[in-house]
Amino acid sequence: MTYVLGTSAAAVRSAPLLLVDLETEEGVTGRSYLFCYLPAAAPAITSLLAEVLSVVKGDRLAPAELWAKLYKRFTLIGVQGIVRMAMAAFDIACWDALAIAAGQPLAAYLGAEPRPVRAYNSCGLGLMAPEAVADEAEKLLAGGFRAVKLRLGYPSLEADLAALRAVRRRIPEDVEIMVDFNQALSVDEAVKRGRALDAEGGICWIEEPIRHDDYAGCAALARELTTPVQIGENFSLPFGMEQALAAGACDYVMPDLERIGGVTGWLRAAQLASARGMQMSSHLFPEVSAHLLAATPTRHWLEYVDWANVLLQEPLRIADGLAVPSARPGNGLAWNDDAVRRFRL
Ligand code: SMN
Ligand code: MG
Repeated sequence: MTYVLGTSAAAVRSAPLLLVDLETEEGVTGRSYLFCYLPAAAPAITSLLAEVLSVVKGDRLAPAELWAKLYKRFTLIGVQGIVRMAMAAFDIACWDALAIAAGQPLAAYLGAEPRPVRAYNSCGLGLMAPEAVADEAEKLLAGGFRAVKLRLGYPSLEADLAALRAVRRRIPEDVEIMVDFNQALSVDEAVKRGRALDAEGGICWIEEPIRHDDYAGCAALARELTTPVQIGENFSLPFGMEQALAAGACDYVMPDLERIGGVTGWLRAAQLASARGMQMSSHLFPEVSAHLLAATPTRHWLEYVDWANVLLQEPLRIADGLAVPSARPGNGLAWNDDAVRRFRL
């Protein structure tokens, strides 16, 4: 990774990616990748993908049908955690193959205009000395970004404010700032820090201030704070998102492609958000998410990270602060084979 992602929970220094090629009998290859969080998870997910393959081999490429078939196959172990990630990788590659076969970019295949979407630079800006965070924020705006995400959850409110103010002083006034606590706080502490952030003003959203699945706590914060509360990277399948929405747990949602259930899960989540008029952003996987946000009625922000860039023939293009969905057929993922060999684990 170009920038260390120093969250309040752990510092992420390298991104173990699992690249998936789905070969069809017709000769079309669909692609996807997962972010495994830990290198140890990659072989486990690979062996689950072998199980997926044994279930679907020879079937027609109909992602919703295949999702249902796999859901049944994995019901007893539970469609969660890395099982659900393996299913998502397969689903994303299925949709890629279909769009390639149709000769259309994924967004167009989904019936949408492949329009550019607003993107914030989510690289770096981890827990560091205030001036180091400000230096990094300046660097992240190169390339045309007009928004960045700052990690908070320092040992004290004062330290959170020092980091925020240092960044604010350094970057143009019209640059938007999101803040992400990565679940660091208790509800009481989140009320205290959230009110202080309300008083600072102008923050785009407060992300995951408390434990991700404490929906009652999240709902209390969403009511209490004027700054919007954002959650969603930990929604497990559209069912998880539905429960959060029913609890009034947030003002905005940002599902993660490998946790929400791939493209099939994303489309269902987009319907849930649309029915409530709730703004929906993406988490990681910017290349495929650019297509999906283009097809999301309540599209909000794309989270940009550069983690896969080095492995791709065509990294996601950012122009004037917008992410431009790839114009090639499919989701745009194509491996740079030399780089893949070089970085192979
Ligand atoms: C995040 C992303 C990936 C790994 C750890 C933390 C973060 C985000 O919560 O929203 O970017
Ligand atoms: Mg986050």
